[in-house]
Amino acid sequence: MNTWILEKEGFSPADAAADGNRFLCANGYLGLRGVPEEAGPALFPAVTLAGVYDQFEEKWREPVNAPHGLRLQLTMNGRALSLEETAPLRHKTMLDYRYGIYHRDTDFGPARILSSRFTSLADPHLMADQYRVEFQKSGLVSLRVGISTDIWDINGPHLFGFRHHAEEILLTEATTGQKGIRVAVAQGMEISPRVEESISVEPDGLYRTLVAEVFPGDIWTLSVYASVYTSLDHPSPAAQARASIQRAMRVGYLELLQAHQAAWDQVWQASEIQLEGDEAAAQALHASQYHLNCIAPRHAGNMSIPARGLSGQTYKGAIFWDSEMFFFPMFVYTQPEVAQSLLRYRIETLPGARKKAAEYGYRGAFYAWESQEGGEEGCTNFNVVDVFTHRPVRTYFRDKQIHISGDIAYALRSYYDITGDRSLLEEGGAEVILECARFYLSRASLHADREEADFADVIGPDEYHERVTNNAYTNQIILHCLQSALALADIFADRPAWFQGLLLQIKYEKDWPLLENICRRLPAPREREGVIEQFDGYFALEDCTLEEVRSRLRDPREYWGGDHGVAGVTQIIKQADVIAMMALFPGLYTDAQVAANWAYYEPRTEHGSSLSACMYALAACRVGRLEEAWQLFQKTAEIDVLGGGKQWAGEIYIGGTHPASNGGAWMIAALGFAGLRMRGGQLTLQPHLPSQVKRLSFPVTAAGRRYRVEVTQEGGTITEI
Ligand code: IFM
Repeated sequence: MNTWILEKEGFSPADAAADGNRFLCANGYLGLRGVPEEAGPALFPAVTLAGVYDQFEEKWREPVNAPHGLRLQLTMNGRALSLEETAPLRHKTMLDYRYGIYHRDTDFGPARILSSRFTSLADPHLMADQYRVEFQKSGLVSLRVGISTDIWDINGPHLFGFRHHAEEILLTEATTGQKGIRVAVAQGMEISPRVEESISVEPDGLYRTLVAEVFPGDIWTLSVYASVYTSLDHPSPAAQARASIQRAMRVGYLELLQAHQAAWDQVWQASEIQLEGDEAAAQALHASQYHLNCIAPRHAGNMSIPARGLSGQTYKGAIFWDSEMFFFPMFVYTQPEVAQSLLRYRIETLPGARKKAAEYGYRGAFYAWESQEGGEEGCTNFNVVDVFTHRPVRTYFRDKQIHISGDIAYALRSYYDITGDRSLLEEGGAEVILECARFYLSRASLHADREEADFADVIGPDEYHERVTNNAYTNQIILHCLQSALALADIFADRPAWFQGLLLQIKYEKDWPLLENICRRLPAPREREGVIEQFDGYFALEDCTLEEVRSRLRDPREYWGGDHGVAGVTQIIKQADVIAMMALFPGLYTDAQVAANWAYYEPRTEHGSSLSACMYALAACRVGRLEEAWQLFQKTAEIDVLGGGKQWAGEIYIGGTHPASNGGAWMIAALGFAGLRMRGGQLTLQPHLPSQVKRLSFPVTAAGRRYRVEVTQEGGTITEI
């Protein structure tokens, strides 16, 4: 088995949504869904742009899909040789995870189409497709090669005022409706042998049509290049896109491919985990690392990654806590510059977080639950649609999931602990931590008749139980945030001038003692027989099985949470909550505590989120439940190989790739199986290798040095390289 290749034989329109995700090509700037070149909107093709958002009318704000510059449609003797219209004799799709190359091989009978395409990692604006048609019958052929404006959007349309330039390099420009962002797509093409062509503006875009009489044995080979720029990248996106195509055509497909491959080689050199012992697992790990690496915003330095990556517009293209808790670990240990980018996004969106805190009547920084550009909150008050009434349901993720600010502070602190680099804290990170801490000061509930300070009316990671008090995870992440704020005094004990200024700005004299005060007054989590209560009153809820709760559903797409959901009145939880806390704060809990809590919560967890299994796997490694850890690892790592995961929350489509699981797979392998940890400035290993794994080997970067970790059933080593 080649663990770098994903292959699928056959074609079914019913799989198109899932396959578009599984076979995705992306490069951090854009994502090109894995559907064949001829696909129209029914097969969900998309070129999703990172960080370019738009709102149409009252619909949800979401990322913009650009006009599709790699659309090719073949017609022979008046018959469309398209998977949507003609059943092929044979069709095969492949994705090469090492280099992010999508291949298709379709035999329609009269002609066979073979193509290879990629979104360049060397030039993130560029996509290239080598498209070859082998004619097996004679006839009259017409091939449309162009820029499609027939765009599939979930909540669109987003682009207006299309302007087409029918020149040798095709160019289409349009403008987003809400903010007037200009989007330009240019396309160039080379074909051998030369064929007569005409260019025309058509209702669905700008196309070059190639027409010729062909005979059996004739072969057409095309290299098609498309480039996307927006006015967020450059004041003249059209000129940039055109120039990018001129460059591409000068150097040609092979040279572009080589540059792209060289860029991927560097990524794998920095991050590849080699797993020996189980080929399917090794493939799943490559898939996970590919899917997370291909959406890293390497081009930007101040962008983060949406919860469904660049696989489309699901989850509004927004940035969730997934970035800090699930994507960040792989990057900070392998490509710290990407980890920096994720955190710089939070630093730069601090004004948005301050604004949100102020809107709710608090001080400091309350980050958006679903953050878009500038930290704008994308989460609506009605984030679920009831499947019975079709009415929006009031949800409280936006208002009550206050752990988000602490999650960001946690990642900032980890960045410093793992890299030893103070610069990010100096360049705004310290301010973020302090502002998050100040938010919690103003959010705490103090009581007239007791010492303890509560955090009431919150939602923890388990979103099914809304508006609870003292969620253990939330309280712990808040405590860590407050302690990290206080720790800044030690990290910057040399008191640089900017830090003194910051202390003045946050009214150090007044706020510092308050931080210490709240740290002291946060209640210890309540426990019963060693099991931490997820929130006050959780143990009093109905204790029934997952199957029992599932059997109460009247519609498989019903939302389980909130006031009317089947899970809300029971102890069944959506995703790791107490266990997430134990996985993220391993030093705070004994093995016995982790074991007791795992045994209690795992059977009560739906794993209804792709963020869940990896946290349970990490805890399972720790307590020697290696068979369970292995199964949870497989579930986590395979998700985008199989195209699995939940597709619906109520009536809302939530399909796409699963970067949190992708990051989770890295976490299980490196932090769980190898037991990698940074303790007091030193990397340590505590291997917990399931019997299925013979050897794990991976590179790690810490404190500015590079290491190779090797783990076998006999033990592990860390060697500086
Ligand atoms: O951030 C998660 C959340 O924890 C569960 N629902 C999906 C979100 C995006 O992945």
